[in-house]
Amino acid sequence: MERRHVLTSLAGGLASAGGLLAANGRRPKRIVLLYADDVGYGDFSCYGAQRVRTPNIDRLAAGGVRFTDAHCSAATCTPSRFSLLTGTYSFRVPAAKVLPGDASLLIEPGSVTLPSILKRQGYRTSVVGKWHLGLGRGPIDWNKEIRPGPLDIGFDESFIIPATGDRVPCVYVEDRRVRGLDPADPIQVSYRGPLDDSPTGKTHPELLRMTPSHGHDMTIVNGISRIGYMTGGKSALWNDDEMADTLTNRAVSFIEANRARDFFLYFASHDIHVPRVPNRRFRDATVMGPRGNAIAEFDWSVGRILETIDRHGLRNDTLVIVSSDNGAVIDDGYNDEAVPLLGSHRPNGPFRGGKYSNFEGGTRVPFIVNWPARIRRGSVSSALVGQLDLVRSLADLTGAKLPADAVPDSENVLPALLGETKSGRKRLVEQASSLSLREGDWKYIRPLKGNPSAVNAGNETGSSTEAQLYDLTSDPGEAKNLAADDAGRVARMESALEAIRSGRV
Ligand code: NG6
Ligand code: CA
Repeated sequence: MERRHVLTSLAGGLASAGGLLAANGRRPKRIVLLYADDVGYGDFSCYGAQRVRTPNIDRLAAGGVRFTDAHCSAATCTPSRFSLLTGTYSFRVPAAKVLPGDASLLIEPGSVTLPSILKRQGYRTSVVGKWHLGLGRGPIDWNKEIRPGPLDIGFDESFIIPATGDRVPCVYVEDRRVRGLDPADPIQVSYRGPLDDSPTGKTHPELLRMTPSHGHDMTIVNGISRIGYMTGGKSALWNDDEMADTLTNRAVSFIEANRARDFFLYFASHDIHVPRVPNRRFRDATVMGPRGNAIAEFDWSVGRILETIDRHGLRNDTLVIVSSDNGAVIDDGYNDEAVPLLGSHRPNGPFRGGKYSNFEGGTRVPFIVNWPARIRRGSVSSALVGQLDLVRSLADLTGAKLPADAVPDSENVLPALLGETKSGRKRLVEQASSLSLREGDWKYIRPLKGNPSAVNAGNETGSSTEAQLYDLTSDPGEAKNLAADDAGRVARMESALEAIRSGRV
């Protein structure tokens, strides 16, 4: 029987031993998850980037643990973030695909999630930034209270971009309402067709400050055409150039308002997703144009958040994690010079593929854990860990007892996260168009039927009708398919993958 798709309910299931741990100081007083969008393994200078400097992130790495084999769960945003918050592989939830901006909430209200666990353990929980996990149930009226949403899955407060910067509606949602909305100018959203005869990217490309290279030719907001149609809500529209400032200021105010108590901040930056519109002050930050400058802008956000924590003397007992939701992509649908200005920069480091890919570049991402009170020296860890392991690991760290069937795919890798061991998981599933299985340094990519596309947005997808097997010890770039030489291992890994997929283990 397939494992049930329904997430375990929080009610009654979650016992707390947090008070005890808090008393002897073993748990961090603050947990801050700094999550970048579409940043690849090689995009930070502590991971080898030379054409962009990320001093704030590098400092975190130098003082903490920098992982070389950490993974988001999937090679795109929605499924990856779903797993991060629920500790559940997103292939178990068929609806967990890249969502349009008017999709329903993917996570069941009241279920056991990273924020709901930490909230129960006494942390004030906040999400600031890109959500992309759906909102409401059925058609959303953006002019009324929008529920359920982040507040119903464990966050005490939220300030979010509902989906992505390239999808309507281009407004912030604060708790349950669109921020800054004038009731006299109601918002309407449609992913089916135009709502009126306003110019679109398709009909009026001359109005655009950045033209699409693929799709993204519908409603125009701030001179950039998006996916989907919206009308109204003029006073509520975000300003792309100021998005990083707006979100970072929100994070800073949350820290300041809660400096006297324990908190969990999930800061989900929009950098460096398309449309890439870093603030003007970053225009000379790199020679790589908006994509490189957006990396510098993300580092700036990290710096401001850390500086705030420092200024209030909170740094020592704050656990900070930096990572990204999927691998890198260069041209993701706008002509923003990312391709011509890339030069020698290798956004996915030594790995093949990137966003949308079953090759390592799809899910192997930067991952840094820093906690001065407990992790004293900088180290590099080759432990295999998944972001979906944060749920169980942080539950353990904060003394939460989870119901038996909660966060089913999350493993407790806390000793690895704290740099106490270099062994992490034995196995990890990576998800893109197909499923891959990592078993130590072996990598198996399940074949697909039909005629799978080999490239998406310029990245090799890793999809093939043939089984693929790579030995990452000698071949981290997945160049030599060993499947034909080692049919036994292919068969064993396929059945191990199938056992995980079907919920038998
Ligand atoms: C794709 C979009 C891409 C990006 C992606 C989601 C086109 C041509 N491409 O469909 O631009 O929005 O979806 O990215 O529309 S993610 O990081 O949120 O998963
Ligand atoms: Ca992403």
